[in-house]
Amino acid sequence: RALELDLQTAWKDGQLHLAYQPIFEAESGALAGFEALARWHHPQRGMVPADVFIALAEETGLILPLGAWALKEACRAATQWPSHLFVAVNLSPIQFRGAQAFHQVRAALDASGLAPERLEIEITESTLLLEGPMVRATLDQFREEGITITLDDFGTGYSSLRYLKMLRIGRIKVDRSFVEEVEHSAQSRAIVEAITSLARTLSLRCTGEGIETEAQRRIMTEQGCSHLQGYLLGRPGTAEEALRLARATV
Ligand code: G
Ligand code: G
Ligand code: MN
Ligand code: NA
Repeated sequence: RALELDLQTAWKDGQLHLAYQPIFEAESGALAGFEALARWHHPQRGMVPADVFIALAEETGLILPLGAWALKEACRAATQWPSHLFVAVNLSPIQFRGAQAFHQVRAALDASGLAPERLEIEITESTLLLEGPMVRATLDQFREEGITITLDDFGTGYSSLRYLKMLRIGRIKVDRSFVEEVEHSAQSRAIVEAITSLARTLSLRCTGEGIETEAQRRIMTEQGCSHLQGYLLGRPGTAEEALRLARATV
């Protein structure tokens, strides 16, 4: 497993960094925050896709230190931005084993001094499927601190709608696969309608992700998404680029 060894080295040598993708209010177009996304620039292979090395990190357990680092780094970056902007960080289900996720988040907030209200934790339905009391307790603690829990890739998993209320999810992100087809597929459009009306009914914020065309932007806004994210609006950029964008929009 050459790539696995390389990832260990990459981690030690600091070849990993975070990119920040802007997220905007749908109606006004105002900048609302950024999603932090891990990036690995391999000295020979170039950019390794995040889903590839995150999966590898999950298999090897490296996701624990990597996840702690991403939280710290992202919270620290956000303290440099105007205080109305949030930062969203992806957490792996592995981080929810034991009380790791809670301690990692606490440590990142303490080290950075970031207000918990500015942090969003992005989880997937696979985390909710872990069931156990630990996940529930951790999410309860996050919420009590004022952290928003975001359900990523919504519509692609199997989790019960019951979770949305029970775990008091604050935001759902309509998976890119539906947005991609929303102009041309009646079925995808119906799914998007169902998700956004659910979000409205439950008073959840709702982000349409993977917005690549003007038509997608218009339809997802008409459908009632509160926020939008995608290459049309802004690609993931460096911490410096995020800081410049954040300061330009005060
Ligand atoms: O950025 P990109 O589209 O390549 O991301 C691919 C996948 O990797 C996405 O599902 C994203 O959520 C995930 N990912 C990116 N950065 C992180 C991270 O820091 N931690 C976790 N757990 N997943 C991440
Ligand atoms: O699973 P998650 O939502 O965390 O994944 C986010 C990933 O989606 C990031 O890797 C990011 O690079 C990618 N992404 C963001 N906007 C777009 C887009 O408009 N089109 C495509 N194809 N990917 C996008
Ligand atoms: Mn995400
Ligand atoms: Na997603």
